[in-house]
Amino acid sequence: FFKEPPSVSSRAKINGKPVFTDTMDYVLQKKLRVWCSSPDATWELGQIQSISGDDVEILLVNGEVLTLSPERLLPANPDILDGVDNLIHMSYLNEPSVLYNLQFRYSRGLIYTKAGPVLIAVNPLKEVPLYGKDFITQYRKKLNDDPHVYAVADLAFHEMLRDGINQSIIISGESGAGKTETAKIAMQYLATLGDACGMESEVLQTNVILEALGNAKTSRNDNSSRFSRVVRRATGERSYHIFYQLCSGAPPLLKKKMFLKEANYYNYLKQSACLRIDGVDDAKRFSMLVDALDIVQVSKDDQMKLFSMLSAVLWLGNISFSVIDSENHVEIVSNEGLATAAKLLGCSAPQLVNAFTARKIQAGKDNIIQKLTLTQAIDARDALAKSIYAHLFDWIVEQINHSLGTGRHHTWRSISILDIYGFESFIKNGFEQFCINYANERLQQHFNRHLFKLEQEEYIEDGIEWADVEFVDNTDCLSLFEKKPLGLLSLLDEESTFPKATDLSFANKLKQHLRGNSAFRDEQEGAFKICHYAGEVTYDTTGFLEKNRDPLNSESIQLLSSCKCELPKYFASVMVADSQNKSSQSAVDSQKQSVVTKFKAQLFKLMQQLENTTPHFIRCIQPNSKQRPMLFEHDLVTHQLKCCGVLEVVRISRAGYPTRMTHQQFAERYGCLLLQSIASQDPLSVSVAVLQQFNIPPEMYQVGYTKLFLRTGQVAALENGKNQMLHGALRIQKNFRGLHT
Ligand code: AOV
Ligand code: MG
Repeated sequence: FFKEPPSVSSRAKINGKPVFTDTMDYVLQKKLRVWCSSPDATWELGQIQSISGDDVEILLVNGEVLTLSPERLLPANPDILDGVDNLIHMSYLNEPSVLYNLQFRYSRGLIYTKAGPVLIAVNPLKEVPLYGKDFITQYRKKLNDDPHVYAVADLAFHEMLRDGINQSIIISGESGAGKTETAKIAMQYLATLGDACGMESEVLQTNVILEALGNAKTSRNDNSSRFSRVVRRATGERSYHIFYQLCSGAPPLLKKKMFLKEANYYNYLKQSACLRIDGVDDAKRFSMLVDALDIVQVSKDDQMKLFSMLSAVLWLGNISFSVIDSENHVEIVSNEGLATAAKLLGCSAPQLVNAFTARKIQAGKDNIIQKLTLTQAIDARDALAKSIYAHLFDWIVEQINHSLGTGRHHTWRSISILDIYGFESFIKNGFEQFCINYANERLQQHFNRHLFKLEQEEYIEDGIEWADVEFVDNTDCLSLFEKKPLGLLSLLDEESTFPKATDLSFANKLKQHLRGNSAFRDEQEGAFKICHYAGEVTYDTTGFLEKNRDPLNSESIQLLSSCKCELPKYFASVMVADSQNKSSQSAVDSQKQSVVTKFKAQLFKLMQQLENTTPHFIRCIQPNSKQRPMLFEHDLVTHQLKCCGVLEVVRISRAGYPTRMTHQQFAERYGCLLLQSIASQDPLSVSVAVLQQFNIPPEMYQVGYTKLFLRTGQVAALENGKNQMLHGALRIQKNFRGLHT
């Protein structure tokens, strides 16, 4: 029953009119199960009762009888296929069938399903009994073949050993879909494999530390992987977990040393009117964080440095300014914030005042001191806080890597697990969503390249018969971002360098240059819309220029370098080294890099690293928008499946030949099994003779110019045959020896 019925209906459209093929004739003739589309774009399962003229009478599962025209129907799979663990096994591939299959499994706690080579993970939003030592053992010993993150990690591990190539596990999906949890599950499996070096618990504890510093509550996800939010965020969201953990969990002595107060004492924390997360005990999390730091062997001394910098960031936010003249120039209010921040950084209060109220500007050979306005002063203060936090994050990662000894073994092969912030579309979207969604767009391109483009190009290049499978290409959207000079990033950078520019003038500039671009849409004043692969998002340009400029002035860098404490000094030296590196590259680079330019460079570096690995893809799916377990919202799931092209992936894998070997490789591996010698010994002839000898049916392979392409399962059959023959040969040899000795 895994065979396709006559002519596949896989191209049938869901929202447009279905392409009427003879598959549907077959379904009608046999009065099989069908999906009936209702006016609200949902689907109901029914059984064909009778057909008269153009009307089909269908009995729905709920007992209702409908009369519909065949265009409103799609074939449903026989019930024996309900809940198949790989969508490629479905007889009829269409959206309602895929959705039904995922829901069927999900309602039984089977949250993982394969879509060809891709693992689909539907977020259970509650604990499920699928993890832990017993399960790990089952997958290690290959006793369990249900789709699972463990199986993906196991495959990556074995391919790494077999091919000597670095691997990557690339996890994608919308915000809150379960990427970070999935990444931890994969790490858990790999850490167990690596347990021989006694690193399991250390490696897993790094998650506790990285999440404390890198995750925060958003409206979508209480533990969201974040980008930047130290100084500002939307109402109802929190800053990074670690601030709240520190404020509520630090023991009295530490509190005193770090001059810590309650979280609601700090402007940076209290502004978004959200200090707690339901069901989360920040104080307890703090002690877990300290345990993790201990286990990973971050020294107590370094822990103190970490906490004092965090405290300094919080106190910087309490520094306030008062306007002193009609031009909006300011002076700092001499308060507790100023004094405490200075103490924690190891500098004097006047040094801080200097960095936030004036800047030196070079005019010809002279330096002019320019006073800062209120907005400039606030920006300078916030930029310093953000910069300290960003460098602190890098520093702690360095400490962890140092203590785990990574980097010592350059020649070792690796498995990278990629978990980033997922695609976001809120009611109000700003610079943060702009960067996050751009990164997701790049990742989607990588997914498309590997699963659609490269796959199909290889078939075509090797001259094998292949019907092209179409997929949604996001090249247009990516070029909208990256095009030079008239792309979103370039225009943002250009506008950021004009002193007189405003967020509004930036929005107008976009409209002026990008109108007419297929992925760009005009919006009301100050806003624009991008058609992303995962849906349309409207961005509000408020704050774009300031956030992109990253206005850390040279006074602030000087301030850090003159601090008595070790970390600020170290951060300043990193900043100076960075800018020197750049200036030696080119004159243009030596100008201060904007946030999006840095972001793009990091993204390109990441993609380059990923390109040098064999990818394994996991797609996380958010089952509903309410973060409630067991609730399956059809529209939401369908949308996510469409965005990532799940149907197309299945179509390609079904039509495809996942195993490929050059004729040479194939002949070397299996040529020895030929029972009869053949006239020509060239690799192609040997390969074909082997296939014939093992009775591999012609529809199971294709012979290309340079390679042999085999369908799923064929190599296993050949390997089996090989083992049997070799085993037989070994026995004969043994017997032979036995006779003579
Ligand atoms: P994300 O990484 O995809 O969002 P998370 O991995 O943080 O999403 O998952 C969100 C929440 O879903 C978690 O806090 C868990 O409560 C729950 N969850 C996810 N996967 C599982 C699982 N396998 N078992 C049990 N609960 C799970 V973002 O980082 O916001 O894009 O930026
Ligand atoms: Mg995450």
